[in-house]
Amino acid sequence: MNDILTRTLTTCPYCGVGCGICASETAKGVTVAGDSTHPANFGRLCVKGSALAQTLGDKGRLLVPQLNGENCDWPTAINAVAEGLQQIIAQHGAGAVAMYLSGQLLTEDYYVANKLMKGFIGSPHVDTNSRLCMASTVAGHKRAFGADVVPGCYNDIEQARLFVLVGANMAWNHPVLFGRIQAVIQANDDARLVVIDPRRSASCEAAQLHLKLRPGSDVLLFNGLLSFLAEQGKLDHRFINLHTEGFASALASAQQQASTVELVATGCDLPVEQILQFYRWFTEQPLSLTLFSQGVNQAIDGTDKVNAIINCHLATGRIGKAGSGPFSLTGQPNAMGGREVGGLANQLAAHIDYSDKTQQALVGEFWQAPNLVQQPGFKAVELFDAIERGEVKAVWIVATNPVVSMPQADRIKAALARCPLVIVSDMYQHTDTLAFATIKLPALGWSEKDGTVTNSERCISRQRALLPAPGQAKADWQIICDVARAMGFSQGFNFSSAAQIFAEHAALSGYKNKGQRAFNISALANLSAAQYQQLNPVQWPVTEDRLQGTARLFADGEFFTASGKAQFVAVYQRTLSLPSAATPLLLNSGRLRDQWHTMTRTGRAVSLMQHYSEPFVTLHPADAALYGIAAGDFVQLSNASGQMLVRAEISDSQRSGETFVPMHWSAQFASQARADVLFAAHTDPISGQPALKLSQVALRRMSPDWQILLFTREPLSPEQQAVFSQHYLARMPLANCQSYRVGLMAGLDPMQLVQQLQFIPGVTCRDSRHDALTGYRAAAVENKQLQWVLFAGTDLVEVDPLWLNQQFSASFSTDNHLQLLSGRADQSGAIDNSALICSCFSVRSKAICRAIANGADSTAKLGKLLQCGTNCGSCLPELNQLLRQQLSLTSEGA
Ligand SMILES: Nc1nc2c(c(=O)[nH]1)N[C@H]1C(S)=C(S)[C@@H](COP(=O)(O)OP(=O)(O)OC[C@H]3O[C@@H](n4cnc5c(=O)[nH]c(N)nc54)[C@H](O)[C@@H]3O)O[C@H]1N2
Ligand SMILES: Nc1nc2c(c(=O)[nH]1)N[C@H]1C(S)=C(S)[C@@H](COP(=O)(O)OP(=O)(O)OC[C@H]3O[C@@H](n4cnc5c(=O)[nH]c(N)nc54)[C@H](O)[C@@H]3O)O[C@H]1N2
Ligand code: SF4
Ligand SMILES: [Mo]
Repeated sequence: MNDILTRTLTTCPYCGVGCGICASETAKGVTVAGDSTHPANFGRLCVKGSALAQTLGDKGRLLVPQLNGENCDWPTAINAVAEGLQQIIAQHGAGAVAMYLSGQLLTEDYYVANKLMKGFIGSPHVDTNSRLCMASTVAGHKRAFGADVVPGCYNDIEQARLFVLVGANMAWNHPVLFGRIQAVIQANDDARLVVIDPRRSASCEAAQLHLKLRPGSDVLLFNGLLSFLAEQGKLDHRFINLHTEGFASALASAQQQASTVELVATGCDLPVEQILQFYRWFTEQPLSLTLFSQGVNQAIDGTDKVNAIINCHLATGRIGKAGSGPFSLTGQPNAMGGREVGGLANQLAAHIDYSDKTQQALVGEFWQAPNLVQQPGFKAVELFDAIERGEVKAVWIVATNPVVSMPQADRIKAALARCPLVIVSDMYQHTDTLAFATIKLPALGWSEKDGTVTNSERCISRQRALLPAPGQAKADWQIICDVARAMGFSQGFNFSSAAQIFAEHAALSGYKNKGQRAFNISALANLSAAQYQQLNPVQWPVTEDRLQGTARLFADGEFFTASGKAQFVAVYQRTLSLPSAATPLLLNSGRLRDQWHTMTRTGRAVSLMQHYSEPFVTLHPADAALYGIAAGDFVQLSNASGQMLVRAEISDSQRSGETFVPMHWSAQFASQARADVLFAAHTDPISGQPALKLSQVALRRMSPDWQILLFTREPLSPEQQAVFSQHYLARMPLANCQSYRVGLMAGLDPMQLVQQLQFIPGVTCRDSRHDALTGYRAAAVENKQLQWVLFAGTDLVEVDPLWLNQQFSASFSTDNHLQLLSGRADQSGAIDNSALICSCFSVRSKAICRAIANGADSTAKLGKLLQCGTNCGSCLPELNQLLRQQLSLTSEGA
């Protein structure tokens, strides 16, 4: 055992479950484990949280500020930001500057950014990537409850018996909470899980019913449920009468479109029986939780989808009660904190928006703000449009990567390219967005920064620093306060710790708050530095009279609307457009189990890159047949906004005519795989959230002349990567080297490629058994160190990446070159390059299938034999899927 030097309780920086982590520092480095005392996870972590230690280290970090591509010191950088902003404000007004923030900032970072812009600089243009994520839920909550409040709490999971997942793949994206749901299902015969998703996601493995509905038809499905509840006489009239308004018109609109289950079945493209099953289960089971995420939010009618769901809960009185309620799953670790601070363009601060002048004035008073803004600013899509038009001339982007994650991603590039002042704060040296920065500011990241985050159940937890700042990196709040002071706003920004900022934020939440504002944590306003340091997880509201925090809200049937009553909203299913002849396939997008967003962090963890190593599109077998595509083929997807070049995955998890791409790959990891170039910027008119789940594409099979595997000691430079702009390139970091998979489409052969990459030959070794017609292998060794090795063939050459990775660590003798160019330790040995299913114990699908064939017929037996699934459990749905597939193969064969 390594001696533990320090042990720090902190919070996971990834998803909105907000798991507590116990990080230990030993002489050998940091190890992480779940915090058994944290109420979100009670000690469990998923595969991403478990692999956090692998993402640490200075390699690739932005360590020094940069101005116009040159390193500079902090005073120079801060002055350049302050003067740059001041000049633009002097010439064009405060409205010409903007900030684009992130749900991955800590509450304290968010608070000072919002205060600086909305109170001191006087620009309302502060928006965040939460616009791409939670905006529809925020708008839906405000319509229904009069405030942006998640009513329930995680403990409701253990008390619920029906779980309805709408547009949420919790098995991969909220895995620890999904584990809690699975445990309830296993322990209770009457517990059920229904998944509503056009795709058979990993979450469906645990479901009793999967409604594989037509994309975008959720409003109709829930309107149908409301009609059904009414028809069956299962409404809670007492609750409706006492605590709600607008029921009659909501029911009328539901009945108008969805009067019969048959109509719903046609519209949603589902069998009547399946719909009835869902409706009956919902009708019969009062202990029902409806959990929803991006399949709901990211739609042109995302807000209506949210209200269609909430309507059904209000109609049955299933809200504010143990084990029931509508439950929005937040995405990012602090999406909720950003909403509390008011970091969205249509909010001012602390759950105060622009609808109430008196409340607004309170903020000005509290901040003693010289330039309080008076009206909403640009929402994310509008903001980048304004940058493109030249109306916004300076943008400060903090902790988000819009060149990858915004719709019409190529237009975002063009807009940033013409923006006179682009300031980017990030942890890393190279991201697709940083490439456009005039000023680059090195930020602290998880493990270094200190502050608070709020998870999906309104629980505020501390993220605590455990490592020192790398290089000159600083906390985001610190950088923002430094800029504020350099702009002359020393009054409001003399903070010297995150604790002081938190205290002010807490005080504002309670400032003249007589119960109008749901968000109130005023009881935390007087925490001492030591108390802040030791703050235990606590759910808001936290007021003097409710010091312990209140787990579930609305138990008294009182809401934050003017009348105190919850509002039904009459919603109609929009007409769904059909794909055009030019772009005949629908395109969906989303997340993978082991990657986080644009991969800046998870892409560094070797084990996390093994689950899916390359960008891909999933096609239904019928579509694959129609286009003559086999699994692993290269496929070009295109439409008017852009194009992608990815591998084909073929699976009936898709509906035919529909395709799916992961959102993760950036130019740092692949040549043409940014999914967002294919999404137009259609937004929900109420929330401004873009429809990132539905686009249309044309598809074409691409056949490369050459397939190449390239391993290099150092990552390719941006110039070298540019050589592949018209070809396929995907990068996978290994421990000692980088590995690249390449498809050369036309006009380049491997020898020319080596030339164009300007690889310094050193002592080059060439395998004489291959020539440039059938194959080509080459490597370079310098100072007894392998520099690169390349394997080219007309088909994929089979090599052993792990063995090659080892060759980069040892001193290398050119005598070994023939073996090196064979690409493996032993010609006769089998190589298993199949998908890594269990990342914790490196167990691949081939080994699992072999074990199943040899009689392991349960996840428990597989775990005993191979260890897979016995640590974090994130792969259990896939193990079940393999079991089901392999066992049905054997039974068919029998
Ligand atoms: N592994 C991992 N986990 C993450 C993240 C990550 O990057 N990686 N990101 C975090 C963040 S920020 C977020 S916002 C959450 C998102 O969590 P989720 O919302 O679960 O994530 P997605 O995979 O984007 O989308 C969920 C599902 O919506 C479905 N869908 C598409 N269209 C429709 C539709 O019209 N109706 C319905 N009902 N469903 C539809 C998709 O097929 C997909 O399976 O995940 C968080 N957790
Ligand atoms: N097609 C499609 N597009 C989508 C989605 C989808 O489902 N489909 N989902 C959308 C959603 S829900 C979301 S949330 C977004 C996410 O998209 P982004 O926010 O763009 O993705 P990230 O990779 O999380 O970007 C975070 C950036 O901040 C940096 N960073 C990390 N920690 C810190 C820190 O502490 N300080 C600073 N200054 N920088 C830091 C990281 O290195 C990284 O560059 O993508 C959206 N885009
Ligand atoms: S479920 Fe996984 S990613 Fe989400 S907070 Fe927990 S450990 Fe982190
Ligand atoms: Mo998100």
